[in-house]
Amino acid sequence: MNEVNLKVPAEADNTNPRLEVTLGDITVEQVDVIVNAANSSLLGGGGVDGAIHRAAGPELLECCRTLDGCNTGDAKITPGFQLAAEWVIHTVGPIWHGGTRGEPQLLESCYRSSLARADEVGAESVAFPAISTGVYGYPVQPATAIAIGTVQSAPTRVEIVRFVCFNRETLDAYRTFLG
Ligand code: AR6
Repeated sequence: MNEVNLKVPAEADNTNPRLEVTLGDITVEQVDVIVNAANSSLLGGGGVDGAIHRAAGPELLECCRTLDGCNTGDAKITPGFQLAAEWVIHTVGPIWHGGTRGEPQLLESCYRSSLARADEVGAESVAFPAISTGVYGYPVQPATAIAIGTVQSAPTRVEIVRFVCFNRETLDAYRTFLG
């Protein structure tokens, strides 16, 4: 009998994650990974970054000190310490300058890089905040389109992606884009 080669490329295992949208505080999400919208120092800040550091406890900052920062568009992973989530992925979104300084590509890269880190630890569920749309000033509508479009098309084994919105405007944008 002829041998049949049943091997398929690794990427054929990937199906798109199921997308969920919720209103609330990402620090209490019961998922494998929560994503932090950090700055390039990775040493904490305001917004969701401050909330995650407060909820995870001081060990998170100690751990982040060893990471040597992070470039815009890139992502690094740490344990979640006192969080319900096992891991925190710290990504650095672009500061909005009007959209002509590569902001869309950099924001897309945040979502892709974060999913790549999640795959490296075998995470099945990931919660994202609306990266760059707070202090960094990225308009909510185009940022939402990039978040959803990137997660829908990224090669990943993550099964559930939950977008955690902190205000109504963001929630409405996600609901509109997801129909
Ligand atoms: N859970 C979920 N979303 C939140 C939470 C929370 N607990 N808190 C705020 N948000 P921002 P950025 C939302 O400013 O724009 C920090 O100082 C918020 O309403 O946290 O990427 C960093 O250190 C908004 O929708 O992040 C950097 O310096 C979204 O999270 C800088 O801010 C992102 O807002 C990064 O700015």
